[in-house]
Amino acid sequence: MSAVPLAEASAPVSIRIEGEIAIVRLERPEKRNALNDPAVLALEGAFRDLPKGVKAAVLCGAGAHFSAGLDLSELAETGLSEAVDHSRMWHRAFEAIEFGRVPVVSALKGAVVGGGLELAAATHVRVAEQSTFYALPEGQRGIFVGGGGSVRLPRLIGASRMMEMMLTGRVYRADEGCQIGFSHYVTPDGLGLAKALELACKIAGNAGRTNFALIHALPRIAEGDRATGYLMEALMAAIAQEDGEAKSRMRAFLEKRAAKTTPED
Ligand code: 1HE
Repeated sequence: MSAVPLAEASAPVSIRIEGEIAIVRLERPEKRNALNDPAVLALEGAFRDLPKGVKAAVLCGAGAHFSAGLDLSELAETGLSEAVDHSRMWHRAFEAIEFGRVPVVSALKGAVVGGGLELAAATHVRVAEQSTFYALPEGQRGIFVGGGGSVRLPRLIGASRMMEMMLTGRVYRADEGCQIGFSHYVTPDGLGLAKALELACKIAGNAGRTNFALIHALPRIAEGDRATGYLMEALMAAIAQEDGEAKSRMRAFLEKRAAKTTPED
């Protein structure tokens, strides 16, 4: 597979294409991938403008940490309306990830804290290396989450747990984080990116309409009322099923040409 670097070495975010997978990497290891404005805007641009053939993406960080969150050196003397604009910019960028064109798998390690955890929560599948730790130090820094954390994190771990984390400054380690819903997988250190790539390849192999339904319809159905959910599910199911791709996949199973669903898969 060929890797095509699309960004300058000095850019806060790089994007590399490997076949159908885009690998988007935070490139500020010397600052523990703290997210300054250029990094947040670069993330938004990267996910909005993914090349056409890309079917899944992996989000990772250079160095030993995924992200130390908001670049605290940027938290200068901003007024009330600039602070609102700043948070809205993060919302836009992370929505470009969560409700973008393709599913995103994040490869987590080291610090996944503050805005870094908010960023991870915007991805669809999360793989954590054993070194990963999660925290929301906003409570200790005298601020509040601003990157969509109060919307996304309660959906992962519950509002009560998030409240306790922020009130007490609690830090969760990788295994505990997996149990409560921060990650879906834990790997030994050094193997997270390979696992994330393996999962992204599986995802890229799904029918495009199924992936669309999963990242765009399912979260809305889960958040909405039942009656609307049933209707949207029926419409989505019909749209997915009508695709030639679905028909050929079902035929492949009936003709014993497709893999069975077993625990080894
Ligand atoms: C930073 C940042 C940062 C590191 N902003 N510069 N986030 C936090 O409160 C977490 C703050 N960071 C830490 O607790 C630690 O840095 C880590 C546990 C992540 C890593 O520790 P370590 O020992 O590996 O690194 P370090 O020596 O603390 O940091 C290395 C450099 O990165 C150092 O800069 P240098 O110029 O002195 O080398 C640090 O200042 C810099 N650095 N983290 C700026 N966050 C939308 S609202 C979101 C709100 C939040 O995210 S609040 C939570 C912010």
